[in-house]
Amino acid sequence: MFNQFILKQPKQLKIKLKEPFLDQKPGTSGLRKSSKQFEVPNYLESFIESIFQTLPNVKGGTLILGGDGRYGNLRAIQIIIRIAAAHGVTRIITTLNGILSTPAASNLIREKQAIGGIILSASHNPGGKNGDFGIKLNGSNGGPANEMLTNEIYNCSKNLKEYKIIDKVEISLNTKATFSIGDLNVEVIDGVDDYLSLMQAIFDFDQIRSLINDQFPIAFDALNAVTGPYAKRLLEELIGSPSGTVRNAIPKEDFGGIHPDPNLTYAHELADALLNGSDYSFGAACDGDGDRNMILGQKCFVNPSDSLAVLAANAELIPAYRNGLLGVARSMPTSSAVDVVAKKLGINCYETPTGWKYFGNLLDAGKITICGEESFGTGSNHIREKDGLWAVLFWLQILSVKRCSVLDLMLDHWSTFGRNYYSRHDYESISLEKANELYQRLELILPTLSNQPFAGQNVCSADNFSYTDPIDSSIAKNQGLRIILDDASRVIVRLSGTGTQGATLRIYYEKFEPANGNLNQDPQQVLASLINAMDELGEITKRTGMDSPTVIT
Ligand code: VG1
Ligand code: CO
Repeated sequence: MFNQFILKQPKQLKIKLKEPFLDQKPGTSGLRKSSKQFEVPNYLESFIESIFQTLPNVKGGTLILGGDGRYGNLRAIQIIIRIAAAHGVTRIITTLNGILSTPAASNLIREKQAIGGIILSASHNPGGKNGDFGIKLNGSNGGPANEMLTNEIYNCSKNLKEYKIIDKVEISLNTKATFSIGDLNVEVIDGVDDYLSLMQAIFDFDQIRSLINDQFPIAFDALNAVTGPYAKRLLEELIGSPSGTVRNAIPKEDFGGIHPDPNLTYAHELADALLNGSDYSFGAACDGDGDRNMILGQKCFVNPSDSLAVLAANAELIPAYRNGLLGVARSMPTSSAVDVVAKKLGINCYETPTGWKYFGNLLDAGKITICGEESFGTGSNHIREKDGLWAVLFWLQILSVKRCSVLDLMLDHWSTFGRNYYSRHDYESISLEKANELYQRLELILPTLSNQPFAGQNVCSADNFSYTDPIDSSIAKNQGLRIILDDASRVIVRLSGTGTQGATLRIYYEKFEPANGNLNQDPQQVLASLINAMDELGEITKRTGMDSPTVIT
């Protein structure tokens, strides 16, 4: 048994607020702001108070609490415990040093039948005193809080006059222990253990181990963020890849100055090594909170949309999915590569708005088994979040059966299903005003585009994507502008909901090449006519003042 500490009966305090604090509705994944903003007195507290006033079953409930280790995590954990205690939560499960990845948190919420979880992370945004901080709230199914709940929290916060908190207590997160504070029990557990068991229930580790033993060197970059301790145990201890396989394995408060975003720009060290033909047969990286993944092979970058399609096409090689898939889903801007696989498998493919919460209803209703987004996120019905290391293990399991290079696997996939050439162009930190003007202008033009020429073709349809949830019939409007051409090529335009500086404009391009076509071309070249046509139509260069995007995926 762990150490048990009984702390003195706490005093209840009520702190009056001079003004309501929240100037913005929490976005696609919670509230994200600069670390400095979260340090403004009563800012964090007010948001947490609004959560506990809104979340169902708080009194007597169990809460999961942890984060990605970034600056601000430890302070937030102490404050959240005190506010939770004042609201009658009776059990909080938190983790050693507060380290808990988003997928591991989702798993714990489900396993411990919690009322929800609070994950302290701004995901792939940089951390540290001058970086970003964030709070994600997940509900009792383990997935991101739905729109209704976040709206209620926002409305509550706008009228907040005071918050409840107990007197200062200090919970040590250095060792496994339990603390009783009045009616509240706080358990400090190892945040890796339960996640490890879950992965062992899904994959055949012996098989993956035999691949690694047969001269299949792999490298994983945790980018000084949360996945380090998880990857060490999974890849080095369980699978037996040599020590050092996991780079940047110790979570740091500022991620060592790295931008913990697993893409070709921000995880370029590992990407350069693999793409320049180093000895590694496989490379992968995860983001700050461990829900995203990037997959690389020798001289091969796997586009996340293709990754989703490959997982779906090979799911039966994984013990947990041996009996096939119920269905699949992708977010609207994600390429249609997985649709092609679904058609061949004879299963449904759902198209949802951006953000993991929309998959939750489909997963809960048993409509889908696997889902994903173009933004390096893939996952399944094992939890209700995207899961970076799960995707890495999935890929390794496929490769341990196929025994081929990542590039050969991709070429083989495309020559079966055809290739959806795809790219996302991000224009970061443009002024809010310019971005809104660009977007609104484009939206006004859309209705005039039908049957007009675009990139040497004809526009089949142009609209602003709207989604009706097939389970609860809720409607999500304004989810992104789409231009679809006669040959099913697509150009999509969205404004990001997760940035904290100015606005980020995302443009997504897709063009299908059939299985007997030219499958090994540079996507930027294949998509050039779409890119140029969009630049002209949307006046992208002129209005952003940028000659090229900040990040190209
Ligand atoms: C981005 C991605 C989206 C993802 C979201 C949260 O949102 O595009 O696909 O669900 O981040 O991911 P946006 O609005 O900036 O495009 V994470 O890793 O922060 O939980
Ligand atoms: Co993330």
